[in-house]
Amino acid sequence: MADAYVPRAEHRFTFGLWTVGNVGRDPFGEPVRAPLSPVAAVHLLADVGAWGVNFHDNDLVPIDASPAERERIVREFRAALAATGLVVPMATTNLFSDPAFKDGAFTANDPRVRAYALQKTMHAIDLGVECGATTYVFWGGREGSESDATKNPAEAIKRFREAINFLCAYVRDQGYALRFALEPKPNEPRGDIFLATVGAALGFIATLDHPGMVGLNPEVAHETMAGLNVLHAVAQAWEAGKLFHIDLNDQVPGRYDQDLRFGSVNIKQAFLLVKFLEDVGYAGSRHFDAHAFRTEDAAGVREFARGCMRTYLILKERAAQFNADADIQALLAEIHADDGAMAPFQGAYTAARAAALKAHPFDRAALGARGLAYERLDQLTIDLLLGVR
Ligand code: GLT
Ligand code: MN
Ligand code: MN
Repeated sequence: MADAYVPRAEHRFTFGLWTVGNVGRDPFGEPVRAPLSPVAAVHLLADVGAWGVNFHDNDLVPIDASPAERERIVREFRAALAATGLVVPMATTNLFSDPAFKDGAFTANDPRVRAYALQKTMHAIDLGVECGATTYVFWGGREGSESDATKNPAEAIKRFREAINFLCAYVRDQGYALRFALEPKPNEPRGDIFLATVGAALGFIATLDHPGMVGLNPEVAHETMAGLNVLHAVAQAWEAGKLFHIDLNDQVPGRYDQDLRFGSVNIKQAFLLVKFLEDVGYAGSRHFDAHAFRTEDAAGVREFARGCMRTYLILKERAAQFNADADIQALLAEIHADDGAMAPFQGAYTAARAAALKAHPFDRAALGARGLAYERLDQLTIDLLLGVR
């Protein structure tokens, strides 16, 4: 039984260097764990069974490193990748830690900061591609404001568009096989962040010079912080052909940005998300963007990482069970039953179809009186998740 939950490469589980490397600093407390070198993180992730590791430029190469230091660090990191078989599917830029970015990066009011952000991102893209990345994430952590007296939000979106267009052109010019994934978040660390939700990012992408190169990296916690249904966000991104990456974690609504172990808060939501990803055949990384509780030592960090993958695999097994459950499937068949009577009214508009539909008599009372058995289906889902089916 236990073997079914052992992570393997084919599961495409990844972690960021910043996740298992999180030292447990928060706004009220100092670090509780020693920093983990990139090489040590690669070995830790290989030990627990992850497939890949992702990084921000400065998770790997410190912002002040000399070219010689950069070269040595990258050489040692790539040697660790080769020794363990871990891959780097995604990379990103740290455009939020350095004080230079206190007013954002691509949307900062200072044109020097905006130019520096572009320069830093081009170097970071080069680094990511050198390590094998094929997806490049843009989380606009500080692209926002505390007071809208300081910045015109429409101007900020224009600046954001100009930056992404510039960087798309840079990637094409270099001949890199790299796609961009925008990661929305509503707030924290800024009071409000631009492109706050998956829906906002989808609208923005349609306005870019190379919309085909740019998709989404939805995060469970971020949509939850916005009070939204993350599955709806992921599903809309998927349906638009824009689910390029996903950040899995968990979050209690109404709290600070928690980045909790995947599936540790809202089990039903996590189950339905895993079921969706598996049912549609999402083939990308399952990236866990979370970290261990601040109470944990190095052993607790491993428990955390193993737990994310274990929960995913348990939920994946439950999804297969749901799809094979005769009672559940019979109920679903009943719920989705279609006797074909409406076929003449379905499909694209024609004048004849519209006229026929306008003339058709409906038994409105009967439509409203019919019970849908959703309570039973939801309880069967809960029974299944609680292990009594
Ligand atoms: C940061 C943030 C995450 C982003 C990372 C990528 S960094 O930890 O909270 O949601 O995915 O920049
Ligand atoms: Mn987050
Ligand atoms: Mn994230």
